[in-house]
Amino acid sequence: MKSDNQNFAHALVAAAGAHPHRDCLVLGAGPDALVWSYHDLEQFSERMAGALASLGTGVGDRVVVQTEKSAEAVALYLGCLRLGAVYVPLNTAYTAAEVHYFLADAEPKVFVCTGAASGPCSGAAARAGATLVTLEADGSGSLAEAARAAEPYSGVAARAAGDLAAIVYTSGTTGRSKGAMLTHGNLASSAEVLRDYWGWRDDDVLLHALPIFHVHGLFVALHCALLGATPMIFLARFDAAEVAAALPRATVMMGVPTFYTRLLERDDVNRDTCANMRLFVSGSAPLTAQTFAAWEARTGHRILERYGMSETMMNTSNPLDGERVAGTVGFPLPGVEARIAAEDGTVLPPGEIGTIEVKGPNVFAGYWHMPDKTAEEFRDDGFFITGDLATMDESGRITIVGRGKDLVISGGYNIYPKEIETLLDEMPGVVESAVIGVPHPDFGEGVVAVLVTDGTAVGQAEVDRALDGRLARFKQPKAVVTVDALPRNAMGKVQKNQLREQYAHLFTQPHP
Ligand code: MLC
Ligand code: AMP
Repeated sequence: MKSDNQNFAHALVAAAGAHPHRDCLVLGAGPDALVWSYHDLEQFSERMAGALASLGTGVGDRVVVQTEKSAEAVALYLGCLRLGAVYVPLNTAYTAAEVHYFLADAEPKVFVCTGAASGPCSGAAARAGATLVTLEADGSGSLAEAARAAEPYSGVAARAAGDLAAIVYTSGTTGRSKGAMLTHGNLASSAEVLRDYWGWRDDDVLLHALPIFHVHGLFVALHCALLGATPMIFLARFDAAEVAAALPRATVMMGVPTFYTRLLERDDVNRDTCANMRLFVSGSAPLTAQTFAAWEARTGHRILERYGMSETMMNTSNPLDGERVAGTVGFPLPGVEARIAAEDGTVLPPGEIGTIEVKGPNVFAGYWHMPDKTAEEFRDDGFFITGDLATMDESGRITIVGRGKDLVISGGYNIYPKEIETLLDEMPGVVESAVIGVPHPDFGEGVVAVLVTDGTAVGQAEVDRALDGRLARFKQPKAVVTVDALPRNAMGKVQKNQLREQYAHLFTQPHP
């Protein structure tokens, strides 16, 4: 009988309870890897929930988390769900200056961070009314230590499908980050659909090398394994050598395209080392047809590409059994409605380019504290406007052809030019700036700053210095060029397409 409690933790507790002795987190790729069973993880998540409760955290309270990837961090996430608290993960690359904004916006009860962040963020945490704790001991006490001594909270707070489970921050075209509010129903429906669509098996072993502060690593990858109560080879970060060494023991890997291009540089990634694998998934950024073909030639596997967003979890996927077509993101997942529409909302016929709009149980509840932004991005009939440009063929297969939003995707991370331009424009000597993404052999797209100056020499070193500590390193321009004037159209709008064309080969050799 289905429980009335729609807290997603309820489904995960049930899955773990059915297989308590199975391996859950295999920490590391070598023979001396530490293993947490499902029982271990459940027990520790109960203690984490107990420790959070003792800090006053309850239903609906936000818990902002910026920590390294670890078993304890997974237990912390599950502990939040159990309590009915709202989990708010942050990229570990964000600087203290960036974190200050998130703390002020989310107003958390607790901020869990690393020892390095605790000093620079203590004031902002206090102003937001949050208790600051580190996850692991960094001298003084820590949440993990408190959890080891805590009275376990073994319940699962009652939650409805529409209640908040997480807030995932995504940058915006205005430069101000927006918190996408995801509900327990979003998490559950997405996990269940993916488990079924990708044919999750009892003997699957997931190779998990993604960060767990974004939808891909946290919700897509982790949830599939937890719901199936199957093991994960849980690596702290993507290291090509470590991942290659683990491939023979895994059956599924999920990654961003950079994972695949980096692995292709290695001789030990081949048909033999991938013989045990049944599924390679790619997403978060476009996978090129060349990488798809090279991977198939090398390993015999056709990568399954899918498409999603923080706001919508997963929208479309190439099929498990049917044809996986390179350069396409497949079909709307079961329960997800997708259409291609013109700017005015008119639904377009097959083959025409427009914006993908989606509707379904996967779609978020809106932006935290931003009702106007939320209203702008939804149609009256409930479809969410993704900002991604695509075509749909007669069979419903979708091909992404570009982005309507001014966004760079680098190594699977979203970077909004506006945020960088605002800081560049404040630099002495800079009259105006335009930030673009151009092809990059490792990251897919690399960030370039195009500057107009008043004659002052402003180059890479000056830009690096100006952005240092204010902007996460991955967002900082990997090249800086100076021009006399930015190209503009009759309306005065900067023609970024022209700049992208002009600098298309900055990081790559032009083909002869
Ligand atoms: C790291 N660097 C990057 C970068 N990652 N620069 C641009 N883009 C990136 N993605 C820079 C660092 O700032 C640093 O610069 C240098 O590279 C080395 O840092 P590193 O930490 O050692 O990098 P590395 O470990 O090699 O990381 C690369 C990566 C990582 C591709 C493995 O970025 C990654 O794990 N990406 C996955 C992102 C992801 O999970 N996206 C999902 C979003 S959810 P310097 O100058 O300091 O030396 C989503 C929805 C969906 O999009 O559909 O899934
Ligand atoms: P995020 O806001 O980090 O969740 O990033 C979501 C964005 O990533 C989407 O709006 C797309 O632009 C992009 N994206 C995700 N998956 C794919 C894919 N398979 N192909 C192309 N773009 C993708």
